[in-house]
Amino acid sequence: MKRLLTLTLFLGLAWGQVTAENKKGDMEKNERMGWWREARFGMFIHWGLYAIPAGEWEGNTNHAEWIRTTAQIPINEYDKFVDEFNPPKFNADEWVRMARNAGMKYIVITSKHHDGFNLFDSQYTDYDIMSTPFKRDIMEELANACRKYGLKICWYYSIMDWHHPDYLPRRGWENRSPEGADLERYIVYMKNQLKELVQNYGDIGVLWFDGEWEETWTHRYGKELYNYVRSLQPSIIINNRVDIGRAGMQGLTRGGEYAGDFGTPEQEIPPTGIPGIDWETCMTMNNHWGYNKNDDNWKSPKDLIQKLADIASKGGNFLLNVGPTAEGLFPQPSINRLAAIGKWMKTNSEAIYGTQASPFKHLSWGRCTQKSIKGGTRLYLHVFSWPANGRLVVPGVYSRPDRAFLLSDPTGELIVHREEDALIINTPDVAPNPINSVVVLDLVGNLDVNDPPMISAENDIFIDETNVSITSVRENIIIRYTLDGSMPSLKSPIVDGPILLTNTARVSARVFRDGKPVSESIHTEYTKVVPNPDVKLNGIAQGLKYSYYEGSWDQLPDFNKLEIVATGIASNFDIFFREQNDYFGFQYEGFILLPEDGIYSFYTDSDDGSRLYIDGTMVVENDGLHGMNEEKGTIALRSGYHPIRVTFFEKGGGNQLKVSYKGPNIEKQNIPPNILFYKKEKTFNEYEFR
Ligand code: FHN
Repeated sequence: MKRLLTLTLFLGLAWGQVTAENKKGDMEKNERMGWWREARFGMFIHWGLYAIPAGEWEGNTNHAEWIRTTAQIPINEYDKFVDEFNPPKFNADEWVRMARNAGMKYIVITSKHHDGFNLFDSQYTDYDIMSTPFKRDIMEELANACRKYGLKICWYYSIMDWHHPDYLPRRGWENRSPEGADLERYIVYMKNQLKELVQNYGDIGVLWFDGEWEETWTHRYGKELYNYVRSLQPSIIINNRVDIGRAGMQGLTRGGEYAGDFGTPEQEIPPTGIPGIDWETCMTMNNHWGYNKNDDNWKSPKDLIQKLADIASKGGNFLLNVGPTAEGLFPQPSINRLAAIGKWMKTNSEAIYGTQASPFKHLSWGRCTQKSIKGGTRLYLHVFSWPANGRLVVPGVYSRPDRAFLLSDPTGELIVHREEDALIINTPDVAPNPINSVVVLDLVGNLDVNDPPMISAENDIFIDETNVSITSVRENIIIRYTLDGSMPSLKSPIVDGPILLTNTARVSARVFRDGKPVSESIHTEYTKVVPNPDVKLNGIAQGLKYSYYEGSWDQLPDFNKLEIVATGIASNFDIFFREQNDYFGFQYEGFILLPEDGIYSFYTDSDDGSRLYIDGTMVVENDGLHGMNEEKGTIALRSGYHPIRVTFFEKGGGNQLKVSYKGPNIEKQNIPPNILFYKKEKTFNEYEFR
C-alpha cells in the first residue's frame, strides 16, 4: 500500500510538474507575443540583388525574387549583380516613416532570401552587402530607423540557400556538383549568421524563417534551430517556417510538436477565426514579392483596407509586402496604397490594434473586432456596406447595450434599440468612410451573442456506435437537439451528456434560454457504414510496387497511360528513387495489413499533388500544385489486407511525400513498412473480396 501511495504521489508531482511547465510555457509565450498581438499590422520587404533585373530576363517579364531559379541563371552570371547593387536613393528613415504612417507596427525584411545574398555585413561570407559598391549595412540602418520611429525590426531568413556550397539539395536544373557539400556545416553557417542578426542589431522582434520545405530540412533541425534562436534572445518571436509543420500556403501548423510561435498563411486569409492560434497572413500588393517593373496588377486601397479588417476580425495579423526598386525606392503604387491605408488608420486604428476576433460567425454588411473594456465589451463594427435605411442590424446579441457611436465622432451618440435577438443602431444617411466605417457598440457584462453549440465526435462515420458531444461556452442556457435534422424546439430533448448513436443520424442543436431560442441551429451528419471486406492473399512479400515517371504536370496525370521510366519494389512511399528533383511522378501499389475492424483515417502530406486509394476508392484528395499540404480521408475497413495505391507528382521547388494513418488503438503515424505488402506476380486489380 505504501508503495502505491508513493507511486501515486510521484505521479501526482510529475503531472503537477508537467502542467506547471506547460503553464509556465504558456505564460512566457503570452508575454513574448504581447506586442505582436497588439500590433496586428506589419510591413514585409522583399529586397535584394533580384531588384536589379526587376523581374525581366531574356524577354520573360514574370520573374521576381526567384529569378535565379525561374530563369535558370547560372550562379556566376547571377553573382555579377553583386557588382551592380548600389541603391543611391535608399533612405531607411523614409521607408520606416511610410510604414509608420500607414499604421504598421513592425517591419520584416529579407536579410537573406533563397538566393543566399546577405543584405547585412556578415563575417561568415563575402556574399553580402559589403561586397557591393554600396558597402553600407542596410540592416543596421533599417534597425536604427525602426528604433527612431518606434517600430519593431524583424528579419526574414531563408533556410534554403541556392548559393552556399554546403546547402543541399542543389537546383535540379543547374550543373553544380554536390560533391563535398556538408549540410551540417551549412547549419553551423546559418547559426553563426543568425547569431549576428539577433545580437548585432539590438533586440529583434521576429525571426521570420522561410524555405523550410525541401526534404533535407527535418523536424529535428527545425526544433533545434528554434531553441537555438530562442537561446540568443528569449523574447524573440519565431514563425512556424523554422520547422516542417506548416501546412502549405494555408500556413497553419499541423498537429504535433512542431516549432513556431505563429502560423503563416500566404496570399490567403483563413475562412474563419482560429481560437487560441496566433497567425499572420502575408500578402503582396501586386503579384510579386520582389520588385517586378512590369507587374501593374495592384490590389486597390479598398481591397487592402477591407482585408486588414477581415484579418483582424479573425484574430490574425496582416503582413503587407513592398518590393523596393534597385534604386532603393518603394514603387509609387505601393506608396499610394500605404498612404491610403494610413489615412483610414489615422481615424480607425483603435478598431485594429489589440483587438480580438469577431464573436459573430458572419455579418452581411462587414466585419467585427472586439476589445474588453471596464464592465463589458466594446464591439468595433466595420461597416463595408452602409445601410440605406438608417438601420444597422446586429443579429443575435443578447448582451445589454450601453452606448453606440461612430469611431470618427466619439463624442456623438447613436440610438440603439432591441428587436428580438437583434440590436438596431440608427445610423446617419452618409457613411463616414466609403470603404469601411467603424461603428462602436459598447455592451454590458460578459459577451452573450448568438453562438450555436459545437457538435463533435471522433469521426463522422461509424460501424456499430459512436458518441456525439454537444457543448456551448455560454452562460445560463440549455441545449436542445434532434437526430433527424429538424429544427430543435422546446419539445426536443435537452443535452445532458454525450449522445450515443447506433444508427445514421443528422444531429441538429440549438441554444435556448428562458424558453426561447438564443442561437441559430447547427447540424452534423453521422453515418453508420459497413466496413469494406479484406482480400484473400497468398504469395506476398513486404514492400510496395512503384512505378516512376517523368514529365511536367500541374495536376496528377493518369499514370497508367504514361510510359514508365523505372519500376521496382520500395519498402515504403519513398521518392528517393527519383532520377531528378523536379518534373517527376510516382505510383505505389500494394496492400496494407490492418489489425482490427474499425474506422481508419489516412493522410498524405505532399509537395506537390498526391492521392491515396484504398480498395480502389479514393480516400485522400491532395492533388494540385502546392507547398507541403496535408489532406485526410476516413474509411471503414475489416481487419486484414486491403489494396492501397498512392499517386504523387512534383513539378518544381520543394518535393516531399509523407503518408500516414490512424486507426483503432493506433495514434496518427507514418505507415510503417512492416504492414505494407505486394503480390509478386498478379496485377493490382485481380483480387476477389472475401
Ligand atoms: O519562396 C518564398 C517567396 O519568395 C516569398 O519569400 C514568400 C513570402 O512568404 N515565401 C516563399 C513562398 O512561400
